[in-house]
Amino acid sequence: MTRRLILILGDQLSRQISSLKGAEKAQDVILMAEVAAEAGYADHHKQKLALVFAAMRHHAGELRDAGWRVDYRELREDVPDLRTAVAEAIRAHDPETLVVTEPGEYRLWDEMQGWEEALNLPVMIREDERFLCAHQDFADWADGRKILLMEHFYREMRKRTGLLMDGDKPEGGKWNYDAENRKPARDDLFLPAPPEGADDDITREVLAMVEDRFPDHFGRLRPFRWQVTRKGAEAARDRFMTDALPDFGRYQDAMLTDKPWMYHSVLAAYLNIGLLEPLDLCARAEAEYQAGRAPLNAVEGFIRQIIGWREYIRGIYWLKMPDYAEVNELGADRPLPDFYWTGETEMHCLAQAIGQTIETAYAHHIQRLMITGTYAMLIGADPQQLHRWYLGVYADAYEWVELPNTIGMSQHADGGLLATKPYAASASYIDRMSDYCGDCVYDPKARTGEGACPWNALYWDFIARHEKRFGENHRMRMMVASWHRKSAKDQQALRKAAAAHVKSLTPYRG
Ligand code: FAD
Ligand code: DLZ
Ligand code: SF4
Repeated sequence: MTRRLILILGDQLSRQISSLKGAEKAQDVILMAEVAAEAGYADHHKQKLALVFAAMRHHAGELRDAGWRVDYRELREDVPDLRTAVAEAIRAHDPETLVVTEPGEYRLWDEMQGWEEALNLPVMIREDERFLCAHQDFADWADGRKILLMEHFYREMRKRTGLLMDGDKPEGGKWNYDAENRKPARDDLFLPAPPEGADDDITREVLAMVEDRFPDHFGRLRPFRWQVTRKGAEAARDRFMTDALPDFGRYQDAMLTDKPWMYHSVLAAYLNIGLLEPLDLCARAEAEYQAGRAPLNAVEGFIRQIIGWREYIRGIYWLKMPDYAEVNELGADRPLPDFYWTGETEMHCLAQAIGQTIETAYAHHIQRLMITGTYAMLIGADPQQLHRWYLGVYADAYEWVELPNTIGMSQHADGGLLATKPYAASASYIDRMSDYCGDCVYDPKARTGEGACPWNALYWDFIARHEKRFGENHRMRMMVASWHRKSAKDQQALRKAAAAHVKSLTPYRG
């Protein structure tokens, strides 16, 4: 007899998942299903598909080893989506109820609201307790606030978790040590790399399946550098703590040619599918500080990304969906250029960020925010098309975290809910924070004329296009004033150069 059918989704690969609370091995059946609808709702990078399927298969094996009855369904054409897989499993096991932890994405959550009726079975959707801030707690925090500043939310989370707290005061006296972070990097630095990727029978079988079934998806499948088990993800976590964490803060914004990982953790993909837990990661980082092996600026910066940014972004997503997916306050509607799919552009910064994305299904935060993100905003790219791009191309991409980062933080398409000022930058920022410009055909210092870096004209054109809006923003007013101080001739030359650049782009045609 089966009492409960417990559906575990591909990004819920944790033994602590709430759908398993109170479950009994003798009476309950776990269902896991590979389905075309989940593999196809975005142009998922081939490595992301392989990571999710291989991790799902390993997780199912671990659950079986622990004594659970697992009904694991490999990808089949006649089982196109999760609801069909559940309906089949209901016929096979005749359960009294279906239990599932809420999906991370609104799309699937919305669909599940109709399952009880469609499946003619009680459906229990439980809250996802892997996150540190419940939906209601975030809504309570946001209630009545005029602006939802991450920094305020983060302080609450520090107090609530007790991380880096000295009684009721922040460790070291300050909440935020960013002033000591964000230095440019030299190219002779020692840079650690994540461990070798998984290479076992299950992973090899999945790689062959992805190669065969998803040849047209974004990116290269090999070399496959990802871990697909909890043990593998823990090894990557431990490598980060010893090799990279001490320099995480200092070089957090730095970019170097052909150095995709810098001192970043490359752990988001594992956190987001449940192979690592956020609080455990933060506690381990704090222990490195307490043992004197990593400085406070690095550890505070890392913990802030996880209990601050990650939780805040998820809170905004669930507070504002579904309308948030449609916002376009800057009225941007240009198609993305085709080089977002090929990496083939003479702009070295973009060729690097996109080339790495194709190769590794990874780019670090500043490459996403200040290279692919800022460029798209400057040319006035359609934020929804850009959102679909970001949702596919990274191994860690899930809408609850990708959408607010894209629409809000990187495109300012929410009009400033998430970031009070757009992350606009000209070539001087990229030249300062990277070594990209040295290897580029363009001159980062030239604004117009032969060989001038296109970012400079695009930057001023962006300010000019939105001068009314930005003139009313106290953090952008200075830039609008600088634009107005330029001569009419300079203004005209900059706008002409921007228009010529945009006209030269080939739009992506799918
Ligand atoms: P690290 O730099 O080592 O940071 C540590 C951890 O902090 C990350 O693993 C991540 O869990 C968390 N974190 C850091 N910054 C953020 C942030 N802004 N929002 C949420 N969590 C954060 N992150 C995703 O996990 N999935 C996405 O789909 C995603 N899409 C993004 C799209 C855009 C346009 C931008 C600007 C950012 C996006 N981010 C996304 C946030 C961030 O860039 C990635 O979390 C980070 O680059 C992942 O690499 P890492 O694990 O090496 O992170
Ligand atoms: C990302 C993903 C992919 C590629 N495939 C599956 C799948 O076949 N079966 C499954 O249960 N989950 C998959 N996932 C993860 C889901 O897309 C994820 O659970 C939802 O997007 C909700 O966050
Ligand atoms: Fe990018 Fe311009 Fe620098 Fe070239 S010169 S790398 S296009 S910012």
